[in-house]
Amino acid sequence: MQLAIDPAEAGAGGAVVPADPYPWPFDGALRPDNTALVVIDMQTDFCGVGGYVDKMGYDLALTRAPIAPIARVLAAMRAKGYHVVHTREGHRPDLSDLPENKRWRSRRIGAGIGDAGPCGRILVRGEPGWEIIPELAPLPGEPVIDKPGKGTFCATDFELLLRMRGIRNLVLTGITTDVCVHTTMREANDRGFECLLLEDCCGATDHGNHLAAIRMVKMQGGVFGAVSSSAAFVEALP
Ligand code: C5J
Repeated sequence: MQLAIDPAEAGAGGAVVPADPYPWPFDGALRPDNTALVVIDMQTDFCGVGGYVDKMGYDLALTRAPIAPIARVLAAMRAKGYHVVHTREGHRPDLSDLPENKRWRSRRIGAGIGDAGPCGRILVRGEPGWEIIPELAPLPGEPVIDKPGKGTFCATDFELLLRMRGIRNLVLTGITTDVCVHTTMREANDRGFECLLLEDCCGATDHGNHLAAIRMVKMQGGVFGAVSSSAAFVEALP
């Protein structure tokens, strides 16, 4: 990854972090008031023993790998007064917001959404498996967006909340890189938000998909935004 900052590219405000394919954000306007860390779906269902991803048979080491890097970024951004938003994927207990095809597919792979599992009903709001893991628990005052789908903008008040707070830059972390993180990044990018993906703060159920998802962001001069690492980001965070 090329992470050098060309001063000519640093933007008017000059506040950028090293990223690929361009120092981020594009205009150098990186400040606590206009920038949020988004921590996506760090729930037991996606990275804990007995949760949804575990029931599907995937390697939990892949979705647990980002926990420590996210914790470091969270601490740095909280300390500097940046906005922090968390998300949770999950459905109403009566499953009235669960599309039939989503349930059918999950049952087919042995982890039926809404069915009983070791961590309670899978991906159902209020169940133990749906909770955010204690290592990354939200602090009082940090918004938590409950979403029924993969993207954070669909069927939620996420965009309204960002606009009301004057947030323009999003730092994306969480799991899984290729599904909920990517869907959210694409939705945000199309709405004009300036997005940065921290590659070691994400993980996928398939490492090849994780790498491909990162590559996709960087195509076409940064078609969905830019990519950096937790260490480079924290070191340069103004
Ligand atoms: C998935 C997610 N992979 N949080 N959800 O179903 O990425």
